[in-house]
This record gives sequence, structure tokens and C-alpha cells, in this order.
Amino acid sequence: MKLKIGITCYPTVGGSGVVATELGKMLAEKGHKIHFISSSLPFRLKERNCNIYYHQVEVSQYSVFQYPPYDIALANKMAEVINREELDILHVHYAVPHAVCAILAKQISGRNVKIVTTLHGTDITVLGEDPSLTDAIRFGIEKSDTVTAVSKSLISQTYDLIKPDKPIEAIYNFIDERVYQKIDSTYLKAEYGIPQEEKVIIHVSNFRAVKRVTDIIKTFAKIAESIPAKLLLVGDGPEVTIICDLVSELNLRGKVLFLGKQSNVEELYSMSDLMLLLSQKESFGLVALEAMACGVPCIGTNIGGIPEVIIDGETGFICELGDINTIADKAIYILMNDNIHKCFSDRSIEVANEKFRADLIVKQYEDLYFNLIRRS
Ligand code: GMT
Repeated sequence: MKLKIGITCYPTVGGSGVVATELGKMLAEKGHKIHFISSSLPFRLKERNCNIYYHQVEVSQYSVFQYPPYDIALANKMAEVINREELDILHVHYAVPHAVCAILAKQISGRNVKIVTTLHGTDITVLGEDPSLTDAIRFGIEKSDTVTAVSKSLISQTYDLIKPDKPIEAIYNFIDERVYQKIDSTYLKAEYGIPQEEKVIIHVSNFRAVKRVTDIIKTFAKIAESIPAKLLLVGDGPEVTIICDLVSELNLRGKVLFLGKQSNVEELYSMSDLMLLLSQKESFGLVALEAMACGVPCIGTNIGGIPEVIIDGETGFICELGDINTIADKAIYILMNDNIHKCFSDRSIEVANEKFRADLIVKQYEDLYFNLIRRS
């Protein structure tokens, strides 16, 4: 049986948008009809696929509205698509506003569409602490037909912060192993002017304060004292100016490459020897998984879902938040020891494939959809 599934996510760069879009693409490959409903085309939705449709939410800009009514317009568009396309499932990523909009849309449409909500982290760990949103988040969770979260840690944080009366199932994020794999990128190192014998450390994020990119720079400064190395910073965001200033202050300007937003990051991972993810909030850490799939050992903080992705002592190391000296020591240990690096790299690829392979995770979502439909 093939399903008709609506998907709503934040379409701009971000792990939740990536996961939602990749899930839609995979489900479309399996023959399900996928209807993306969002404010703009999800950035990863590039190729044409006859099973994928896109419905843009248009928001009125009447002068009487102090704020454009995006949430109402989204609910209205969702209801329109539910009815016209006879959706079986509406899968929304983020409790607010998307789950709340989906519940409203279901009522507007009058159709028994099943609502699946996936929690990604920011909606709980950041917004969940805002009293003006807590009750709405709890409502979105409790009134969804099924709720999933991207890590076990996020489930316990959701119960701690929001206290919903609802079971939540962990379904991990995944990578498309056809894309994320180690490729020969020696030519790229030359293109970036990095001598072949120099080590490459990579960090990929949206440079928000929670990513603690300043800790990455401080750690790199210590590593660069012992090893010839370059740091690749991939992405863009609010902290970039602070980070540039710190790079200059620590005399690292020739050693840190600010690459900005990049596509085909698998090439950049493939030329890297180590990934650093030193966040203070991280429900999963999709970038660590992407790096692992390309054979890059990772050092991450003991925060949120990171220890569910990086296996301490097998695919990298887990260190305490802000413990720059230990992080730098462990990084140098991996980078100076070819045998350890190879073991961690091979094990990273194995874990990415065994635990987070696309077909495995997409099947879990598919089973969940079919169970919901069977129950109705
Ligand atoms: O990390 C971000 O700032 C972006 C955020 C998002 O909403 O896209 O990422 C969240 O969802 C990703 C996909 O599930 C997770 O890999 C990230 O860990 C999570 N971010 C946080 O929890 C801070």
C-alpha cells in the first residue's frame, strides 16, 4: 500500500529541515506520494521526482495585522492539501508552531488525517524554557497521534521540561549512505592550499551561541601548537564576527578557513581527519553522523544526544563541556596515532551504517505510519 503524506518543516538550512526533506525523498523513492507544505522550497529539495509535490504557504501582509499570520496561513494550506490530496498522514517537524498548526488544520479539514510530530531539540530545549510557549508545545505533543524524538536524551528532556502525558518514541536521524561516504579528496586539499601532510579538523554548524564555536577555536589553538593543522569552519550564523575576532586574537588567521555555507559537504568531510562538535545543547548532532559516515572520527561534548551518536573510545571521544585541555589532548592523541585514527575511522563508518542507515530508519517511520492507519 502506498501512502499520501504531507510534510512540514523549516525549509532553511538546519538539521531538522535536512532530515525532513531527506525522509520525504526516501519515502518518495519507495512510491509514496509526498507533499511538502512550507514557506519556501526546502533547500535540499533540488531534484525532480514524480512522487514529490511542493505547496507554498502564502502569508497576507495586510496593514491591520501587526504580525503576518503565518501560523494560520500554514494551517489553512495544510487543510487545503489534506482535503484536495486526501492525505493519510501529516508529518510535522517541530512541536511549535507545526504540530499546533497541524491540529488546527485537521479540524478545519474535517478529515481523519493522522498527525505525526517529530521533536528535533530546539523546539524543546530552547523554546520549552519559554513560559509563553510551554502549554502550546504540550498541547501540540499531546494532540498529535504519534510523537517521535531524534534521541533518547531528547525524550527525557521533553518529559522534564514540558511534562506531556504522551508516549514518545525515539527514532534516530539517518544519513543517505549513497551520498555520505569517504571519497578521494586529495585534490581538494591541494585546491584549498593545504599541504598533504597537514591535518584537517572540521566543524559544521549554524554558528549559534549554543554551538560554542569559540571553544572549537581555543581547542584548535592548542592542537596547532603541537601539530601542523588547518581548521575548516563550514556554515554561517550570528557568532561569526565574534569567532573571526578570536581567530585574529589568537594569531590563527592563516590556519582557520571560513568556508561559509557549502553544499557537497561529504567532500569536505572526506578531506578531514577529525570533527569537533562542542555544543552546549544538541539533541542529536546530525553533522557528527555525516562526518562518521565519511570515516571521520569525532570529539563531542557530553551533552544531549551526542553520546548516542559518538561512541566514546570507539568512534571518537566524549568530553565535558568547555574542558578545552582534555579535548585538545584527545584530539592530538587521535591525530598523532595513525593506528588509532584508522580504527576510529573504520568503526565510525560501521556504526553509521549499522545504527543510522537510511533504509533502517525510513522503515521505522513507514511502520509507524502503517500502524497508525491500521489502528483507525
Ligand atoms: O542545531 C541547530 O541549531 C538546528 C536544529 C534544527 O532545528 O534544525 O537542529 C536540531 O535538529 C537536528 C536534526 O534532528 C539535530 O541534529 C540537532 O542536534 C538539533 N539541534 C539542537 O538540539 C540544538
